[in-house]
Amino acid sequence: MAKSAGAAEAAAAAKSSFDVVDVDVVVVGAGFAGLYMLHRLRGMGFSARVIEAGKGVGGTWYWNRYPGARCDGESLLYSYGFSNALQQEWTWTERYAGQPEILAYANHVADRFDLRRDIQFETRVTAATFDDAGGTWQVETDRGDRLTARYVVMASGCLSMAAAPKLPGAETFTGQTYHTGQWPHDGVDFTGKRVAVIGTGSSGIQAIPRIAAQAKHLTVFQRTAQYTIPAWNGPLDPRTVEEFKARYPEIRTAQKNSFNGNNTTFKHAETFGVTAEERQRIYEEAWQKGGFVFLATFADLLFDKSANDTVAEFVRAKLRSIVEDPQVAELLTPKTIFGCKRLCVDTDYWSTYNRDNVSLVDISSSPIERLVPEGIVVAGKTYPVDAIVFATGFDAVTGALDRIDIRSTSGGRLKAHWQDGPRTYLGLAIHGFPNLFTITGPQSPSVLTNMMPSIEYHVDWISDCLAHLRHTGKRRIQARKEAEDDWVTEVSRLADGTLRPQCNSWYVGANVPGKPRVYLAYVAGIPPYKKRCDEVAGRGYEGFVLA
Ligand code: NA7
Repeated sequence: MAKSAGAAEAAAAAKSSFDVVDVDVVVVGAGFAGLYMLHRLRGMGFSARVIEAGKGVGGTWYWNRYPGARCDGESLLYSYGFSNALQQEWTWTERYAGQPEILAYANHVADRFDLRRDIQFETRVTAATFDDAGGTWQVETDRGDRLTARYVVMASGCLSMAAAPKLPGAETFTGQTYHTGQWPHDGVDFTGKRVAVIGTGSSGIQAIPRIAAQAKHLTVFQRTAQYTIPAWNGPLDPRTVEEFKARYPEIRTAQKNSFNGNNTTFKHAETFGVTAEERQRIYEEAWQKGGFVFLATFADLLFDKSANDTVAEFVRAKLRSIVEDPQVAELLTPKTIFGCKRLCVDTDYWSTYNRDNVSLVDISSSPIERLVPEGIVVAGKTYPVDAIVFATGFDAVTGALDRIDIRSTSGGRLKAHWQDGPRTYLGLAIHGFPNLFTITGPQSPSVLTNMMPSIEYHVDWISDCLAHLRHTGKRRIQARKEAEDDWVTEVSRLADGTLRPQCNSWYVGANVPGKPRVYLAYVAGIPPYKKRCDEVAGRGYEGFVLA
C-alpha cells in the first residue's frame, strides 16, 4: 500500500535465485515458524530450502513497522524455548517488546543457528503442485525457480496478507497511503501533516497515539469501537529477568501445557459465583495488571452473555472516566461482546482523544463513500488529509495459503477444496494434499494462543512425523477424508459452544468481503489439542494414510 517502497529494496530485487533445486523439504516463510522448522530439519539431516518474500527474516515483525508496533504478549514468554542457551543469552528490555527488538531477536536467532544460507529472500512462492505418480512437490516462485521437494511446510503466517478496502476514487487521492502491515522501512515523518487512520483494531490502537503526537491533525475513521486494556508497558526489572532465566525450563514446560501458552490460569470459574463488590475488585486488579490477563478473570466470560456484560460494563466505565468529551466517549464505547474480537492492549489509546489535534469519525452506519484528490468523503462531507494509514488488518489465517496456487493431481486445487472455509485434520494436514503441513494453520489453536509455544509444538510434531516416515521407510502421508471431516465438525462444534463466533471478527473472516464465515481457530485451548495430536502420533499417525 505504501507508495514509497524504499530504493534500497527495489535495487536489491535483482538478486539471483536458486533456479532448480531438489531438496527434502521446502519451507514457505522465514518468520518464527520457518526459522525453527529449518533448524529442526537441519538437525535431523534433511536438506531444506526456505523461501521468503521479505528481504530479511522475522515474518510479521519484518513487515509491521508502523509507529507503536509492539507485541501484545509479554516478551519473557513471547520467545523461543527450544534452546536454553538462547534464552539465557538474550535479554528482553521491556515488558512488551517493540517491533525493532523482536526483529533484532529474529535476526539474532538466524545468525546464531546459521540459518540464512538455506533461506532464499525476496522470493514469493506462487504455486505448489503435488505429483501423485512421482510423490513429489514442485514449487514455483515469482523469480522463475522450480524446486522439487518430497515435503512442503507452510510457515507462511496467520497475519501476513494485508487487507485494505477497495475504495472508489482511490487512484485520485493525491496524498500518501500506507498499510500498517506493509510499512516503509525508512519510516514515515508525519510532522505538520493532516493524517487519517482507518481502522481501530490492535494495529490502529497502537499507531494512533504515536501518530497523534507527531501529526498536525489526526482524524480516526472508526467502523467498530473496540475494547482495549492498558499494557502498562515499561522497562523490565533486571531481577525479574534473572528470576525468569533461572526458572526458564520449568516456565517453558508450563507454557506448553497452559490454556493459551501464556501461563495464565483462570482465577475463578463463575462470574456470578462472587459478589458484585468482589467482582469489581477482581476486574480492578486485572485492569491494574493490564493486558490479556483480563480475559483470565472468570472462566465463563466467553460462554455466558450476562457474565460477559459485567466485564464489558467495567471496561466501558473506565473509558468514560478517561475520555473527557461525552459524545466522543459514546462513539468510542464498544457495544460488542467483550473478547469476541481480539482484545486490544494499548498505551494511552483512549486518552489520545482528549488531544485538540485528534478527531473521530464514526463510519459504522455511513461507510467511507470514496476518496477524492484532497481526502476522504463520508456522508457527503470531505475530510481533507495529506496521508491515509490503512490499519485495516489482514486476510487472516487462510490468506497466505490462498494466495498460492496449491494443487495435487488427485485433490485438485486447495482453493476449491476450501471454497466453503478451510478443511484440515488437526490444523496440520489436508486431505488430498499429501506431504503438505501447515504450521499454526487454520483449525489449530494458533492465533488464540501465544504463537511461540504453538509454533514450537507444531514444528516438533511435524519433525517427529518426518522422522517416523523415514524410520519406517514410508514416503507419503495423507490425512484421511473421514478424519478431516470429523475435525472440521469438532472445531465448529467447539466454537459454537462459546460466544466467540457471535461478532464480526477476523477470527470468522468477517473483515474480508466474500470470505466464508467459519471460525478459523480451535477454541478449546492447548491442553486438549496437544493431547489429541500426541495421541494421533502415538497411535502410528491415526487418521492418516502412510504409504
Ligand atoms: P484488525 O484487528 O482486523 O483491525 C482492522 C480494523 O480496520 C478494524 O477496526 C476494522 O473494523 C477496520 N476495517 C477493516 N476494513 C474496513 C473498512 N473497509 N472500512 C473501515 N474500517 C475497516 O487488524 P489489526 O491489524 O489491527 O490487527 C490484526 C492482528 O494483529 C491483531 O488482532 C493482533 O493479533 C495482531 P471492523 O472491526 O472490522 O468493523
